[in-house]
Amino acid sequence: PLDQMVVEELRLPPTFAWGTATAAYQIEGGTSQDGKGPSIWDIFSHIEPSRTNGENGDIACDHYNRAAEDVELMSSLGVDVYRFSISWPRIIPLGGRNDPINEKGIAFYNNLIDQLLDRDIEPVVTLYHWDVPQGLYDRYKAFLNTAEFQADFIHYARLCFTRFGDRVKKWVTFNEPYIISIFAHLNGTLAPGHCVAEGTDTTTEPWRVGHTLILSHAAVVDMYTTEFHYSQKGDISIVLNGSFYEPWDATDKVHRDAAERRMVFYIGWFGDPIFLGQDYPSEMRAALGSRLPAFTDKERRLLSRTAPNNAFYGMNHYSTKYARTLSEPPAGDDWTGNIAESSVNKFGQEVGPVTAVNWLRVAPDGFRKLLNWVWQRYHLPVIVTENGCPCPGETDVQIAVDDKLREKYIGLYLDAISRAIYEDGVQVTGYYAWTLMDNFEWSAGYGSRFGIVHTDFDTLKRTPKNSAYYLKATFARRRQPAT
Ligand code: GBH
Repeated sequence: PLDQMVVEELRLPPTFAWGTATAAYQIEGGTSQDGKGPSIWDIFSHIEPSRTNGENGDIACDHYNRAAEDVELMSSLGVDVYRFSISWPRIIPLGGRNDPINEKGIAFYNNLIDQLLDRDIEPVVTLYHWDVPQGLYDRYKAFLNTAEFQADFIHYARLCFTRFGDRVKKWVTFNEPYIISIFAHLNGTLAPGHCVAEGTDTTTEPWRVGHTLILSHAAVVDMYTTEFHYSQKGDISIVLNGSFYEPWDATDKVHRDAAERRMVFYIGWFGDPIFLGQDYPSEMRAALGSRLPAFTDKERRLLSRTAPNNAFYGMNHYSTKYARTLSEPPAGDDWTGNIAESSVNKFGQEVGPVTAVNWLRVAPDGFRKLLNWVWQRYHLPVIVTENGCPCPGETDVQIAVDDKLREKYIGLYLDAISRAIYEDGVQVTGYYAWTLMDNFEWSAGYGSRFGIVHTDFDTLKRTPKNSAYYLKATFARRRQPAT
């Protein structure tokens, strides 16, 4: 139970950076302002509103018109870093390499970056957080066409490096390729909503999408390294998400293997090709066979050449789950390697206290173990690029500001980072709270609030919750140099 989990306020290195994170479609609004083109999220949320709780990002937090106020707010909270994403169709409305560029969109991000730097806040920029231009989806189904997508993504990335790279020194190519592949192209709960119901070939398409993401990432790392790194000297990598998996029955090897296999299928799928320059994990090849695309010799050379140029491991992490091996493969199409996952283990124990959503349990030990798992597999400094939770009842601002559960969650997860650093020897260099302010939470619409700042979606007023002040105070305490 939560009251037995005690925050110890353990120390963090004086150089450790903390910040907040957002994504363009979740906060910007202004979806057709100043020449912005539609993304798959504009279309997805409008053609079938039930998929997003009847809501959409047309206005969201209206950040597009309130960026100055939001930077001021972050400055008052003492953040070191702001991670945001660029809306591709805001700067190339149709998306493609031969399409016009929207200078007004570029000006928006230029101003944002300048305002951040004026306040000593480091911009960390995600090139893609789920809002591919609808134009590219209409033309060639975006990620499903590897060669076309790769060429257009390189062009878009080059434009960003050219226009913003003099001031942006940390780049993320893609946010959560697993989610793009599985949730957007298999379950269909996220845009573009490819799924069995849409009559698409879900037995191969999610892995084609993953393949496209890996190769497009590698090509952009290569391009940054050869064309920009010498003059701009920035870092580039990708953000992978994933829970930690505990065995459903730790006394049984079959289930211990399941927990390990689940993480290999979730993280190794992308991490092994990208950070190790290798083929997909052998466990995945064994289970999926030819459903996993093959890398050509040329592509393998690209991967092995670019793997060492990834400067950090971007980790989005929220929670822990149990995994078990099924005695028989699940009926129908098994792409999981014969695994089921749950929040309760064989002995009826919950993996941690629940937050406002069932999938997100408070489980800081799992976080510490995942930091170790990633460090041992990839030996890259980890930046926690997203972490946080929603609390119950947060629509009401009075209730929202008193967010004790979030404060505790954050406190415990920061203790876990401290232990990973000082007891386990893992390099962790930053922590970005998800998220700056309550925003459009994809398929949950505005129903699930992850902000450290409350947003009133009628007035658009922002009110910091206590966790925002806690973050400021706890980093001041924890980062005192050791005596
Ligand atoms: C992140 O994804 C996103 O990067 C961010 O934009 C988002 O706002 C944030 O999480 C909070 O959700 O209902 O059991 O099917 C995290 C990946 C994918 C985790 C969907 C939760 C739903 C689990 N998320 N998943 S379930």
